[in-house]
Amino acid sequence: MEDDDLEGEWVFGWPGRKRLRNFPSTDPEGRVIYAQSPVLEQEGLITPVDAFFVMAQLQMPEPVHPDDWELELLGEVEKPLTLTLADIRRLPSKTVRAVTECAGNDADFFEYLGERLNEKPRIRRMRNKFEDWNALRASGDLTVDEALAAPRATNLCSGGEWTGTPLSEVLGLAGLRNSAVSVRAEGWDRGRPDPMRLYRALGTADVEVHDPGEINFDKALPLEKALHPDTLLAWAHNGDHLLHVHGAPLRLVVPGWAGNWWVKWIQKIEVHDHMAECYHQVHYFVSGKSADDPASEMMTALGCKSLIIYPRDDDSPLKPGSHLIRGLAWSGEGAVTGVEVSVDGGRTWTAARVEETGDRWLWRRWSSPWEVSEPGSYRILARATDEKGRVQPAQEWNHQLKHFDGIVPVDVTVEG
Ligand SMILES: Nc1nc2c(c(=O)[nH]1)N[C@H]1C(S)=C(S)[C@@H](COP(=O)(O)O)O[C@H]1N2
Ligand SMILES: [Mo]
Repeated sequence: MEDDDLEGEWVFGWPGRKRLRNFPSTDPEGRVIYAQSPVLEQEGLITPVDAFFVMAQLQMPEPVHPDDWELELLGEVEKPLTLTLADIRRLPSKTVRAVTECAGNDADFFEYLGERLNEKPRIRRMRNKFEDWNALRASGDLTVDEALAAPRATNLCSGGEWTGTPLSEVLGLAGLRNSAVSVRAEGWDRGRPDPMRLYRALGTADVEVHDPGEINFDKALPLEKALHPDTLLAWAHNGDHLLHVHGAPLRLVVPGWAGNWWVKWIQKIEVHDHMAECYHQVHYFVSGKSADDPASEMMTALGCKSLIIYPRDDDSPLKPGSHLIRGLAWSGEGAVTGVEVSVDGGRTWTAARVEETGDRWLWRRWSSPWEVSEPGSYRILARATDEKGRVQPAQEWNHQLKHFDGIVPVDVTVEG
């Protein structure tokens, strides 16, 4: 074990073990612009803030002190408002525990399962140092070919506890007009979308890219999701103040829907009488079989997904005997109701034990004891089901490789 893997003291640490930390990439000034989460090392359900993933589409904006911050609320409302954080905190509050997953998490697994990628993508572990596109990009200029060849990200998924006020409370204060159709939240981060991101999602630079010019990051929630009692404007994360990288002083929490709906650094909420045409909604996080598929639609809820935490391919060779196959499972439509495990490549399946939960938006831990005496190769699979009757995989392949929830085999050998 490398020295820097040791926590090194007994009181707040545990010699020989490392506390959970994310894998950050920084800009030339040393500011965190992106970080992956050590999902394979996660023990409980809530990812510590220091281990949470970080994603920003345009740039990491300058922080604004909460005392200097105001929220503008306008559009199809009876009474446009300007609110301070104190005004918002006086409203009824709520705490919701939920998984946040970036839409692009695990995209390369689509390619692997579709046999367009020979090497199986790896989910990063704390003990492995390996690079992805963001780390490479932070370290210097990349050519288009280098960027396209770099692996796409995994580990963009974390579980959190969010405290804030339901968005519906703030909308209620302003009074929604009957004409209201969508609620657009706008961050103060601004930039011109990097075409490289789209090239990477599509696996080619040979496409026409819609260039919106300089924009603020924004998303327009359909009214029904905006008014859902668990959709929050949050100022606290895991029992502490929200950090700047996670959108302080106020961000959206949109349980079940992909990370990009969880708008950070909110400065404006605008109620529209139509579905506002936000760039990332209309051009970026969209389904469809090709860039010009007329059936493309905005993507919303995550799939139904299980992740095998133990064993992984690189735990091979395993010793014969008892093993506990274990992992996490989550669904964007609500609670996971079951997980099945196969140790013979999908010929037979056994129901795993799934931990009880009171949190329908959070992942659930599951496990399945495995007695193995025969040396050889084993292919382990897991598949989750949810309360809406969905069975993993619930998401269709799409040309941008978003919302991956396929069944990824783990291949291990048992030694003689
Ligand atoms: N204002 C703003 N909000 C944003 C983004 C952004 O670029 N700007 N990125 C989104 C994306 S793509 C994801 S996956 C989540 C990540 O949230 P986190 O960094 O707190 O983990 O934030 C979302 N909210
Ligand atoms: Mo994302």
